[in-house]
Order: sequence, then structure tokens, then C-alpha cells
Amino acid sequence: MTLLFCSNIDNAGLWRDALGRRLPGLSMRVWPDIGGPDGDPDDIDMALVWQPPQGVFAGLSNLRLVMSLGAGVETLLRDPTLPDVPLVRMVSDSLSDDMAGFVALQVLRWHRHSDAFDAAQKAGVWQWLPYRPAREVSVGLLGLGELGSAAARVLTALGYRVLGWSRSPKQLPGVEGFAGADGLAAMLPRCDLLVCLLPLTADTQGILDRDLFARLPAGAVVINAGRGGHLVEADLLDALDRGHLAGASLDVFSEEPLPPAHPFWRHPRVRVSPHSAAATHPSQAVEQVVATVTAFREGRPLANVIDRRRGY
Ligand code: NDP
Ligand code: OXD
Repeated sequence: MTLLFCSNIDNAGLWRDALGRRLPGLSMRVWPDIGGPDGDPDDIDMALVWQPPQGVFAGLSNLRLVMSLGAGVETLLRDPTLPDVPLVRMVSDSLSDDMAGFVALQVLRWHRHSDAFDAAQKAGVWQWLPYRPAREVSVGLLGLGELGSAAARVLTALGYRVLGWSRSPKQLPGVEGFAGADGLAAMLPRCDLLVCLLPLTADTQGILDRDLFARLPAGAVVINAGRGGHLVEADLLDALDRGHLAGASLDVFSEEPLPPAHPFWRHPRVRVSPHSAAATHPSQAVEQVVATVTAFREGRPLANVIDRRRGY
């Protein structure tokens, strides 16, 4: 069995070591060396990839399984060379922990005046600012899947009121659930902070737009850790500059890396992070890949397979 590895951010050497220890006999090629010194592309039957270049699967006629190093797979689904084989995405406790931590960090940062205190410290000013008790602050989560539900657990533990929106109705401890268009309309006016943890699909593209912002209460904060394609950037800038939104934390962008001249870099009420809300750490994620490869080898059902009709 031969696995093709392709990622411009994940460390191929670490993955080779981690997989090699657990799957003896597995041969790994690192893109673009699909032939390798001792083989031809027809040997490759599995791929482990993160946002590979479009067309990466062309010529891999024996590919039987594609695994994503990330949780979101929209770029893979757009690739016309992706074969009609199981596409398995990353789900790991560590990824969920990371995302829950990122969401908590951003919620606390805005709720507890972290930026104002940093500025006051720079100015050497002792400046007390009032803030509401967490249990009087409502955080809305768009998406209550692996990452949204992990964020909900941490936010409820911190005392926040948590509201969550999903496609199908969900009942999670401490979370007031909403579903469908009516559910979204009912939830938005109640969100002091809104966090996007949706997959990017035809239905969710551009969901963070002028219309949605208008339905949030004045002074709300938007946190986007889903995908850049969820956000209509001009609409966000307009809502911030009119003072309707108090701020935004953005981890994902339509163009990554965010271009140096982009207004988000210097906007006083936008906080930018470089798609780092949650990461696939080989030490933690290797078990999921090993489980998938093992099940695949043994002909058993695979977990975390993308439903291509839903797009996630
Ligand atoms: P899941 O598939 O586990 O959860 C997706 C959630 O979104 C589900 O609750 C689903 O509803 C809901 N959803 C999907 N479509 C709609 C819709 N049209 N209307 C309402 N709800 C909808 O995904 P994960 O939680 O694992 O990941 C979510 C996304 O986070 C990824 O796709 C990726 O884009 C992003 N991500 C970002 C990272 C970062 O570092 N910034 C890291 C990892 C992921 P239902 O439960 O009913 O199916
Ligand atoms: C992602 C990931 O999908 O990092 O963004 O897993």
C-alpha cells in the first residue's frame, strides 16, 4: 500500500515517522514526487492531503481513499480530478480542544476588554472598565458539529449563555438550539457575540453578510473561524465602520495568506490570526489516520466520510 502525502504546511517527515511506527510496510511518497525513486504512480492507492493544488489527483488511477489533514474539505470537493472514492476528513479531540480554546480566547478578549487593557498598559494608565457577568452575555454558534459542540462545552463552563444553530435540530447540554432559516432569524437578535464554525458549502457561502449583521444587536462582535468564503468582507467593514458591530476576530480569509494591503490588517476593531484556530498535530491526529487506513485495509466501514451531496 502506498500513500501520497501532499501539504504545504504539515511536516511530511513527522508524518512519515508517526505513520511508519504504527503502519509498518506502508510506503509514503511526498508530492510532487508521485513516482518516487522506486515506483510508479499506479502504486498509490491512498492520499493524505491538506488543500493540495487543483489537479493533484490526475494520473493516480489506483487511488481508492482520500484523507484530509483538515476538517474542512471544500477545496478538495472543488477539484475535478478528485476520484469518486471515500473522502475522510479530520476529526480529533485535539482539533476540537484547539478550536474550543480559540473561541474562548476570542470571546473573553472582547467581553473582558483585553485590547483596551493592553492599550492602557502601554499608556501606563490604570483604567477600570465595567463588564457584564458572563451569565448575562449570549454567544451564538453557527454550526454545532465537532468543533461547535466543543466550543459550546467550554463556553458553558465559563458561564456564558450559549445559543447554537445547525441544519438539523440538536439538543446539547446547556445550549439553546436553533435550526433552519426561522431558527437563525430567532437566534441572531439575541447574540452579543456570534461565532461561525460552519463548513463552507453552497448553502453557507456568504452567510456572514449585510443582512445577517443587521439582525445582530448593535454592538455585537463577529468571530469567524469557519472559512473566509462565509464572510462578505465589504459588508463586515461597512457594519464595523458604521458602528453597528463592535469588532471582529477573523482566523480565515477568502485569500490566504491575507494580502499585505488588505484593510483587515490595520482595522482598529479587527483581530487577525493566520488560520491557526485549530491545528492537526501529527502526535494527536495520527491515530485517526491509522484507524482509517486499517479499516480501509480490512474492508471495514470508514468513519468521518464526507457526504458529497451535503458538501460536508
Ligand atoms: P461538522 O461537520 O462536525 O459540523 C458542521 C456543523 O455545521 C453541523 O452542526 C451542521 O449541522 C452545521 N451546518 C452545516 N450546514 C449548515 C446549514 N446550511 N445550516 C445550518 N447549519 C449547518 O464540522 P466541524 O465542526 O468539524 O468543522 C466545521 C468547520 O470548521 C470546517 O468545515 C472548517 O471549515 C472549519 N475549521 C476551521 C479551522 C481553523 O483553524 N480555522 C480548523 C478546523 C475546521 P448538522 O449538525 O445538522 O449537520
Ligand atoms: C481546517 C483545519 O479545516 O485546519 O481548517 O482542519
